[in-house]
Amino acid sequence: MDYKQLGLTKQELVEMYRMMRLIRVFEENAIAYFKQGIVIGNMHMYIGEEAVATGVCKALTKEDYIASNHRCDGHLIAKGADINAMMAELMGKENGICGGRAGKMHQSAPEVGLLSANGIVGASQTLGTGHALYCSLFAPGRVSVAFFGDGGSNQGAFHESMNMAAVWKLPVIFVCENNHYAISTNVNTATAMGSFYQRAAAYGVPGVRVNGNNAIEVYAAAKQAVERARRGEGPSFIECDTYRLRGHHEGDEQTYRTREEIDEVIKNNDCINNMKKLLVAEFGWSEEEDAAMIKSIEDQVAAAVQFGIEGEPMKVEDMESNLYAE
Ligand SMILES: Cc1ncc(C[n+]2csc(CCOP(=O)(O)OP(=O)(O)O)c2C)c(N)n1
Repeated sequence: MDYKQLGLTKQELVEMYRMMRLIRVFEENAIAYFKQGIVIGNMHMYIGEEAVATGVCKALTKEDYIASNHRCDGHLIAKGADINAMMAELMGKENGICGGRAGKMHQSAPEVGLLSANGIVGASQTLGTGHALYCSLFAPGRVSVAFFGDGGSNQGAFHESMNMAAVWKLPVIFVCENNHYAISTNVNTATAMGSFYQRAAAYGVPGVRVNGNNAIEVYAAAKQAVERARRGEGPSFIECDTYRLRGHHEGDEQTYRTREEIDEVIKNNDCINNMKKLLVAEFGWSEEEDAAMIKSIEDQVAAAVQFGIEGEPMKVEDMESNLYAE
C-alpha cells in the first residue's frame, strides 16, 4: 500500500521523517557525549532502525503499551517520551526519566505506555503478552506491542508468547526487528530460512515481512495489525527487515561484517533517505526545508543535552530507593 491508499497527508509524512531524524540525532549526540564520559553505561544504538519504531508507534495511541529491549531509545522517542529526561537518564542524573537509576537499557516511561525496557533477550515478547492480557481483562480497546530482535526470536519465549497470545486472542502485535545480527551472529547462520514471519502460521497468527527501512510499509502493516487487535481478533506478527548501522554496542569492532556491507545500506536503503526521496518526489521537499528541519532537531537535542548536563548526579545513598515497596 502506498501513502495515498493509507490516507497519509504530506504533514503526516513530514512528521514521520522528522521523528526518524530526531531519534538519529538524539542517538548521535548520546554517542558523542558517551565518548566524553558524560553519558555513561552500556550503549546499544538504534541507528538505522528508526523506521520501525516510527511506523509502528504512529499506529498507536499514547495509552497503548509497548515492551522494549536494550535498543529502547527509538521506541521511547517514537512513543512520545520526554527526550530531556531521557538524555539526563543516560547521564545518570536525578532529573532523568528514572532518576538516573535505569541507564540506557532499563528505561521506563509509564506515561507513554513503556512499563520497563530490559536487557534480557526474548523478555519483551513475554512482557508484551502480559500487557495484552491486562488490556483484554481491564482496558478493552487498548493494544500492546512487543519489540524484539532476530536473536530474540530464537528464544523459547517467542513460541510460548505467540502460542498463549493466539490461544487467548490477546491484543498484541509482535514486531521482530530483524537487523540481520545478534551481536556477531548473522541471521542466516542461526535461523532456518533466514526469516521469521512464516512461523506465525504455526500459531494461526497472520504474519508478514516488510521493508523495515520504509516507515510507510511498516506503518501499513502495523495499522492493519492494530485494527485487528482492537477488534478483539487477536495477535499479529510483523517482521521488519532492517539493518543496524552501528556496532552491537559502542566499542564493538565489528569484525563479523565489512564496511562495504554497511555502506551499501546507507547508500541504497537508509530509512531517512527513503522518506526524504519520497518527500522530494511527491511534494518537492527542498534542501532549504530539509536544512531548517535538521536545525530545529539539533536545537531540540542540544536543549536535552543541556538539561542533562545541568542535572544533579544520582546520589549513591539513594541507589536502593524504589527497589522495595514502602
Ligand atoms: C537471555 C539473554 N541471553 C543472552 C544475552 C546477551 N545478549 C545481549 S544482546 C544479544 C543479542 C540480541 O540480538 P537480537 O535479539 O537480534 O537484538 P539486536 O541486539 O540485534 O537488536 C545477546 C545474545 C542476554 N542479554 N539475554
